[in-house]
Amino acid sequence: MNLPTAPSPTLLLPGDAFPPTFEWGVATSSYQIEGAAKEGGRTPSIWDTFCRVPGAVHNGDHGDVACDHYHRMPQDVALIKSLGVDSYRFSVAWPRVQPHGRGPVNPEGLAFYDRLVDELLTNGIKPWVTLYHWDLPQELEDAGGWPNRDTAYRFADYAMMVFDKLQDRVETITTLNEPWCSAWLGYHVGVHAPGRKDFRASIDAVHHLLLGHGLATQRMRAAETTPHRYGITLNMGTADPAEDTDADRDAARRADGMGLRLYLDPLRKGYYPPDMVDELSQQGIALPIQDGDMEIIAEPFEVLGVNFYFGQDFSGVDEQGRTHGDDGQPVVRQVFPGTARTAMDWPITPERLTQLLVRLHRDYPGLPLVITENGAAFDDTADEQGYVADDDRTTYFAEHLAAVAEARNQGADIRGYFAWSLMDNFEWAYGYDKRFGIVHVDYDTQKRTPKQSAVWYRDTIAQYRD
Ligand code: GCO
Repeated sequence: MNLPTAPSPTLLLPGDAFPPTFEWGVATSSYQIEGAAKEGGRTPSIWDTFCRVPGAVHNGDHGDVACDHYHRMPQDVALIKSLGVDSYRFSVAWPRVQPHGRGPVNPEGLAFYDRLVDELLTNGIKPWVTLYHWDLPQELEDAGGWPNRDTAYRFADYAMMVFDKLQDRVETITTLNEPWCSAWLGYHVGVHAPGRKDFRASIDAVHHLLLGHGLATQRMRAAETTPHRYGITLNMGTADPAEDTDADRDAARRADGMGLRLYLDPLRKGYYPPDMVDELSQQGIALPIQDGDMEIIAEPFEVLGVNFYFGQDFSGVDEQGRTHGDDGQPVVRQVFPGTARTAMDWPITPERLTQLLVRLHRDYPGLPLVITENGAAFDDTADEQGYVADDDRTTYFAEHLAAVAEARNQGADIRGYFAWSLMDNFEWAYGYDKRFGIVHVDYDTQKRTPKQSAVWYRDTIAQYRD
């Protein structure tokens, strides 16, 4: 596909902002783009089930067809190639590869990813694999889901099925995408699949997700025939006090603890943050740690995927002036900076990306970082040809890439950047109502049309080629 030559805004970044070795990419995930939900031996995931819960997803949308990528993969790889990126981040659907979540592999399911990897490599694009981007086989949820310790071991078994098939051609293999979303949104808040509202279960899920990551990483490393880059992707932001008060400083600490340190401390330091362990114990909750777990979770890995959309502040006082909620727990209230917002009503805060990256470099040294997701939804208007002149999204990317360059200037070891997302797709509880793509998708015709932001991204990448 030849990208339009429409002039993109001259939001040029400094010519020396990124070295020729910097890895440029685009990202998607299986449930959000593949469709073919009942084809090739795939069984229902928790998202197939959750989408059928009345009111759970905008407009009752679901991923049965999505972007029909399963049937359009070669054309989509050609589209990726036209962007001039180095790499493509995609996820493997567990329910395709191992339909029951345990037991035999489904060769037809694995064959799709085998073809995808070959198509990418034929087009000079490196695959960046995510093993789990939220589509847990429903049968495993029926057996307890991530709160059930056994799921960690089932994940490691599944990971090895994929690894054995693809390790000879895939260098970068990451285990989980955003375990916070899986545990917190899926088992505590209930706005993501499987839609449970059980705080204790969500804490069990945190531990078993991390345990699954460690088990899988250990097994893959033990079985590798060539060196690989293993990793995990976390969604992170900033957590500053809204006001300079003890209550707000405490709220910011709690938000940072539950949102970032609860994951990165075990992964990189081998223990859960003591302040969070204490707060959980005050609620009568203990992480379900068994002997040896923390050593498994702390298995070394080579790259941390950073998914960043916005930074925020926190207040320890609710709108009624209370410091504790009806549940008796301390108030941790989001306060968005007074900036412009995206269509998700998320604040646009590029300077917070620099702040996060520099913090990660300082607090978790020696860990290369790659921005695995960054992007924005805006209310796009497509012309008759499907073209979207998305100045707002182009500007968002330019500002956030400048923020990445600034973090590099301050010493952060940032190796790459993946735009979220390659194309408009299923945005979870928002269904198809929110568009994050740099390529427009007409869901009636499945026509793909690169937006202005795709042209800008291609031209920006080209200026950093050696
Ligand atoms: C996430 C997921 C993506 C989302 C994107 C926009 O980070 O939540 O990895 O699947 O679509 O972030 O919300």
